[in-house]
Amino acid sequence: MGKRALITGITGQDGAYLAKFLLDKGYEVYGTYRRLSTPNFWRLEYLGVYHKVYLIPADLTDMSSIIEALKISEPDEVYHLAAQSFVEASFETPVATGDVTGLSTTRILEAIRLVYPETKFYNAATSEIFGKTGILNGGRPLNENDPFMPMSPYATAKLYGFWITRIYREAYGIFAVNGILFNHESPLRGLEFVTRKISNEVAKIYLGLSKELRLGNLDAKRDWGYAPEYVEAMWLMLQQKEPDDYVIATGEAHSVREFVEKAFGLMGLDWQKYVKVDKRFFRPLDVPCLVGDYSKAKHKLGWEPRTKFDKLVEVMVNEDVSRWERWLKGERFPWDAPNYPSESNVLTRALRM
Ligand code: NAP
Ligand code: F7E
Repeated sequence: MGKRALITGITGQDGAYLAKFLLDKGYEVYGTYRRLSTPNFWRLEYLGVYHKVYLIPADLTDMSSIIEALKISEPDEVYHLAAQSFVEASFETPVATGDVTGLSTTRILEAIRLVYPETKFYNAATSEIFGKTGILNGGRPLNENDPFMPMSPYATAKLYGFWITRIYREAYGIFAVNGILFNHESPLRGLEFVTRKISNEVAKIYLGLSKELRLGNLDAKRDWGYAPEYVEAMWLMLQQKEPDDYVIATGEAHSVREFVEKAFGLMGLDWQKYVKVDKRFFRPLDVPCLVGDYSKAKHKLGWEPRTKFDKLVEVMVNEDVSRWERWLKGERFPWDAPNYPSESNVLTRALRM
């Protein structure tokens, strides 16, 4: 029988790509989703996997729903991806972000310790935990031994999750790993993140559906990779003999300005005519530069990034242009209409009683 995996946050960018990746490997895939007034399964539909996964209603702030999710799925591997993942929003909701993005990692680890201690656990850590170190080291790519100096409530919550994962590994012998992933993007990225905000607006401007793009700090530099390649690294970390923590990155930093220039340039547009800098999109604190050194992952996991900056921008812009072109022709997409969970793939405690 194939292995069973439980993904928290299966409705997000990484959750959807990981679900597809694991299904292709023959896994039985379970995912948690939270109740929303407008259900959100468009990414799973987009990748054609919505009817192939089992969905379990659970909220990260509700310990008993997490325990139920484990009991229902009996997983060999848990991928903990769910989080309030938007850095900017964490300044507006710092307490909720601490609870959902930080403390929930303990809830899941406790549930694993109590219910299925043999389960392997992947924690979605982030390059944001390096924070100020990205400035102090003069732009040198960061590795697993660099100090952590978070610069946002989001990064602080994630640093808590990072350490609690290590503590459960060392205290209880749980196979628990941290993937310290640098930014990774795709056509399934949420529209509030800068790359997708740019690719989507370039597509609309090109097709005459919009006139301008308002952005914040154009000087910020990030190490942007391609999400489908990053979920493979998550899986590789859980296939090793020993649990460990790994940086996953491309090793290249590019500024928001470069992303903008490249994206508009692809459609033959001069970005300076359309981009307006708007104070609303500046953060109270912003990490100016983050770039990662993935040598440990390369040597121990055999993982390397294949899609670099230019190709990534191209993939994202082309897909957004194609979506809007189809939309103009009257085609409608999964994300245009709410798609309620079908009865066939939703599992709840009631089914076990
Ligand atoms: P994402 O698209 O924002 O997805 C986040 C997921 O968490 C969604 O499924 C969301 O559900 C779920 N969620 C949020 N609050 C929840 C709650 N209270 N209870 C249950 N589920 C909740 O994020 P992503 O880009 O896929 O990232 C996956 C993980 O990696 C996150 O933990 C993120 O912080 C981390 N990370 C991301 C990057 C990156 O560049 N993408 C880099 C490093 C680390 P809804 O769909 O209902 O909102
Ligand atoms: O910002 C600047 C902004 O929101 C990137 C999350 O997945 O990656 C992501 O966090 C940069 C920042 O991503 C706008 O100030 C300028 O410097 O796309 P972002 P992020 O904050 O790097 C890490 C690794 C995660 O873990 C997170 O979960 O772009 N920027 N103008 C802007 N950013 C946004 N969102 N919107 C703007 O208009």
